[in-house]
Amino acid sequence: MIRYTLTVCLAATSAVAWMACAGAPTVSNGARTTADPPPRVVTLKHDDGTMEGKRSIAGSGHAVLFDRPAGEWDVTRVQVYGSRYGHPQPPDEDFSVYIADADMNVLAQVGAPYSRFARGEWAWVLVDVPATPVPEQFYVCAAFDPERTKGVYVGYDEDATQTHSKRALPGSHVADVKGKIDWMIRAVVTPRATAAAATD
Ligand SMILES: [Ca+2]
Repeated sequence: MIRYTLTVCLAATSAVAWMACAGAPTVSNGARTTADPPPRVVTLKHDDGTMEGKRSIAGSGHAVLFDRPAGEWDVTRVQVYGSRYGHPQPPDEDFSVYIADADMNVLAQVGAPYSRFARGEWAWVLVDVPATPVPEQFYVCAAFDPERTKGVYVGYDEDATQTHSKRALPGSHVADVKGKIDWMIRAVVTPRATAAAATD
């Protein structure tokens, strides 16, 4: 299913920076008619699905700025394309995922086990976050507090025409990345009404 979903995403590349590519194989490219049901979830992304490089950032994190669709949406999941390095045994600790506004004020923070990332193997790691309402623009930031013996490389895409990515830690700093790269980090958003119904 994941492979199929990614195939749909890749095949649906268009001028819009977002598209539906989770749940039902609905592709939203602006051509929907009013007769179509609204997509249940939308995956926001800037990367094209192929990695040109990787980076681990000591003392910082990997942040990507997204534009949500019009209306009320909650972030419900984050996807990070990464690979763990260091000791074979993963550290017994969590990495952090932040949802933040465009000024990097934190809206939500969740921890997830480092062991989600396999050592030396690249994969999209999914991190569920409590449904978090987001403003028109928002950051997703993943921070791994890497050291020589433990860390996660995050893949980046070099095919972007402009970058939406930063080196950042909420409450600490927001800095430009070198070059027009985008971290391979995606945000899954759900319409507010659907999110509320799902928790009833
Ligand atoms: Ca690429």
